[in-house]
Amino acid sequence: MAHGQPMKSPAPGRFSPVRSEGGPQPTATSRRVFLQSAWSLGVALGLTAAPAALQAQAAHADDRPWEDGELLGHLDFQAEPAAEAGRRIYEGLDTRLYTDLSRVRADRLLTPVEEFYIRTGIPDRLDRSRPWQIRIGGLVDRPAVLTMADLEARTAPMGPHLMECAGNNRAFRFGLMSAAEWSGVNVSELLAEHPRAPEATSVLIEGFDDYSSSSTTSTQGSAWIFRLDQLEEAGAFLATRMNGEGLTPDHGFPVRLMVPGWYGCCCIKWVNRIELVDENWAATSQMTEFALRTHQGGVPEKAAAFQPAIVDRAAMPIRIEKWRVGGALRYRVIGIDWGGDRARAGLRIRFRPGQPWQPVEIQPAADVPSTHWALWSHRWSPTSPGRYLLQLDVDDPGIQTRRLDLAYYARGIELADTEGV
Ligand SMILES: Nc1nc2c(c(=O)[nH]1)N[C@H]1C(S)=C(S)[C@@H](COP(=O)(O)O)O[C@H]1N2
Ligand SMILES: [Mo]
Repeated sequence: MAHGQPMKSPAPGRFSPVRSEGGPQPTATSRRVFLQSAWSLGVALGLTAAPAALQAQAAHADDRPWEDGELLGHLDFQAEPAAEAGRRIYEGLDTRLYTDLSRVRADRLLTPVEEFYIRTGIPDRLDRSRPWQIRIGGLVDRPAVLTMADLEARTAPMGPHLMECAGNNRAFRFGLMSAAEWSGVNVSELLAEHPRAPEATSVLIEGFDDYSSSSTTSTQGSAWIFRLDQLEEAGAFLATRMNGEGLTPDHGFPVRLMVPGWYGCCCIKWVNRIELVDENWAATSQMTEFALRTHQGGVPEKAAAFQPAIVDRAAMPIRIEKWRVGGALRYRVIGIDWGGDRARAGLRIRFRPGQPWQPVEIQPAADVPSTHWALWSHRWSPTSPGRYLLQLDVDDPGIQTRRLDLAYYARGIELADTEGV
C-alpha cells in the first residue's frame, strides 16, 4: 500500500452546500465579485471629493486616547449580519460558532474556550467511550499505536497561536478566527522516534469525520498531507489542551492537530491516523476542497504540489469607539494585525478607496509570537458625514498580503449628520 492512493478521488459530498462556507473567496476570479459586493454594500457609494485632512495622530491603544474625552459608544460595521456571535448554531458538519472579535482587548488577547470559533461540530458517530488511539503507519519501519497516555506524558506548553478558517468571511463578521494558548506534543519530535523509509517525505494526518447526517455524500476522514520539513518549520503539534483546559468535544477532543501560521483546514480534529507517505500521493479531498481558499492558484492533483496553506499577514478594524472631546466628536479605530511571519511594522489604514494611507500604531506586545494577533489603533477625526470603507495595507512590498490586496477584510461604516462631523 506504500505507493497507493491514500484517499478516493474527492467525493462530491465535499463540495455540497453543507460544506460550503460561502462568502467572497479571495481568488483572482472572485476579485470582481468581491468588488461588486463591496459596492453593493453601499459602503463605496457616494464617494466623491476627498475628505478633508484626516488627522493622523499617534494613537494609543490605552483607555484614554484623549485628555478629557468621554467614551460615548461604538459604531456598527455596515452590511454585516446582526451579531449572533458566541452561540453554537446549526448542527453536525454545519455547526458554526463565530467569535465576537470586537471583544479582543489588550487584557483579553486569548479567546475563552466557549467563545472559540467552531467550524464543524463533533461528529455524531464518534465513539467517545473507547480509549483513543492514533495509528502510525505507512512508510515507517514498524507501524505503531499512540495512546492518550503516551501523548499526555509528553504534553508541553506550546504558546498562544490564533487559528483562522480559510473560509472566514463577512457573513460571520470575520469571526471564524480565534486565539488560544495551546499545549501538546510536537509532531516532528514524535515522528523522529519512528524510523522511516528514505522516500517518506510527507505525512498524512487524518481525523475522525463520520456524520450520519451526511454519510451518503461524505464518509471519508478529514485529512491533510504535509511535507515533513514544512511541518517542522511551522512547529506543528498534536494539541491536547487549550487555555489550560482539555479540548472540548467540538474542538477535537481528545486530540487535534495545530499548525501555527497555517489555516484551520489543516488543523485536523479527532486525529486518529498518521501515515508517512512519499511525494506521489494524491491530495486529500479536504485539500482539494480548500485549494482555492488556501490560495493554491488552482487545484493541484498531488499533495506535493500544494503550497503551504499559510495565513498571509492581514489586518482589519474590530471596534470603532466614538468619543466626545471638548465640543467635538472623535473616533478611535481599534483592530487586529495577524498572519505572516515578520515584525508587526508598516501597517496603514485608509478610510476611502483612493485616499492616502495613514499609519496606525501597533500595540507593543513583547513576547507574543507572530502566529498570534496584535492590536493596533488609530485616532480618527473625520470632517464630513457619509460612508467610509476601512482598509488596511502593509507598507512593504516584500510582505505577501494576498487577502489585504483584495480588500477581503474591508469594513464599512456610515457616519450620519448627527455624528457631528
Ligand atoms: N476531523 C475534522 N477536522 C477538522 C475539520 C473537519 O471538518 N473535520 N474542519 C477543519 C476546519 S475547515 C477548520 S477551520 C478547523 C476549525 O477548528 P475549530 O472548529 O476547533 O475552530 O478544524 C479543521 N479540522
Ligand atoms: Mo475552515
